[in-house]
Amino acid sequence: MNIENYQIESHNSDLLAKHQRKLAFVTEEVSNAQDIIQKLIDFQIGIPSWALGTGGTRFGRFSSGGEPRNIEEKIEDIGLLHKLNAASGSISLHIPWDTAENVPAIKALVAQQGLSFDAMNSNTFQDQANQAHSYKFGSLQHVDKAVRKQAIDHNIEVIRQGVELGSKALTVWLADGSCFPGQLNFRKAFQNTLESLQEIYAALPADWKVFVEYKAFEPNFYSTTVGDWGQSLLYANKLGPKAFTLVDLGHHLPNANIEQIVALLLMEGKLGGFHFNDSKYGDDDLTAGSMKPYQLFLIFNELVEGMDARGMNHSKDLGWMIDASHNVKDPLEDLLQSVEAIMLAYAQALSVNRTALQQAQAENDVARAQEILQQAFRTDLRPLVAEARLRAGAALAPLDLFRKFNVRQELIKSRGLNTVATGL
Ligand code: LRH
Ligand code: MN
Ligand code: MN
Repeated sequence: MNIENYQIESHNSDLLAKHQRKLAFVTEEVSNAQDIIQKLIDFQIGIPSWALGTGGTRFGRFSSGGEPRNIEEKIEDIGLLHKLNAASGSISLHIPWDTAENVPAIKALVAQQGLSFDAMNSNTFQDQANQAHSYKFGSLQHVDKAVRKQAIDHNIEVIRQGVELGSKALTVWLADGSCFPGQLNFRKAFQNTLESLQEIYAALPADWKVFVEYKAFEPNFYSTTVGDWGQSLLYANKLGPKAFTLVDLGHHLPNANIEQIVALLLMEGKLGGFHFNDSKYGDDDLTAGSMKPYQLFLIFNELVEGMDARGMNHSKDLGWMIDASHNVKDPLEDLLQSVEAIMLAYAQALSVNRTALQQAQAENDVARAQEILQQAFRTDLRPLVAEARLRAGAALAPLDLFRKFNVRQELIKSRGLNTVATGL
């Protein structure tokens, strides 16, 4: 399924007059509007290969059809998203779900779609067919060295595949932990995990990073061996300068102050990147910004402040990825919405009057500080995000265009109704 430039242009010209009226209003309201638009154009979000099909729960799965059947079709789906929003410029692969048989062909396809490879994800939370040892009681933490070695070797293999493809980072998420008190010696589990990670770290090329993703619960429900940002930071510090913490927004205990975690990780130079999503209860993997858009804005507010303080490049120095799952929405529509929400939160954070906020903080003017943040959050900056897309040659209203061209129906026609994408 291809959307041609002229089709995007004709869609945009239908919407242009209305868009320009809204844009003129915002440009007057926001003094750094042009700078924000440029930063938005430069900002790209990585799309997870495992989020292109319908997810499910342990109770069932209801596919909407036309799901990508292989890595090539996943890349084509992300190419389509990128064509529509010019902001989904990379793909994050999960191994072995996405092992590429023909590497040169996959690289060519990714380049042809204007994409690049984001972080590679390893998988030691499921047993694969023909695997010698089971991960039932953990992988890098396991009491048996042979199991640990198998998991280490898998991660090194993922790095090898990533090097061939041109990725520059490995994300390690471990399901390791325990389900009941007494099951695990916490200290030994930590030490085993650290030693295993050290072996993986030693296999990283000089220009690679490793992201240590933490998660408080699930599938283990008593303890998780990389359970929170403190534990992840311990590992990252002990591993060395190429190791960083990865923040998945759904991996915290309820009501955690994620923006504060982000600020401190940035301060320590140990924030590696994100898995964006949203949640109401647990690791719900819902559309970014669908539940707590103010939290997303507050996270970006810390990111902009902290990255500027450290002289970091907003678009290049952190890994910006989505990690989502879709049970009732079309996966591609959902991803378009997530990217839009992330862009909007970023734009809002860029529009915060920093000098005024610093002054309010220095004077303990709490009410004024709140006014400044909420002024940025409540001003409708969607026209700036749309303008960034327009200038980058993408669609003013990506979701409308997706529906206008019956993309899902076309995908069902070419791929079939009962296709299943590999992933969760
Ligand atoms: C674990 C997780 C991790 C996995 C992905 C499939 O909950 O967030 O990032 O790789 O889901
Ligand atoms: Mn994740
Ligand atoms: Mn998760």
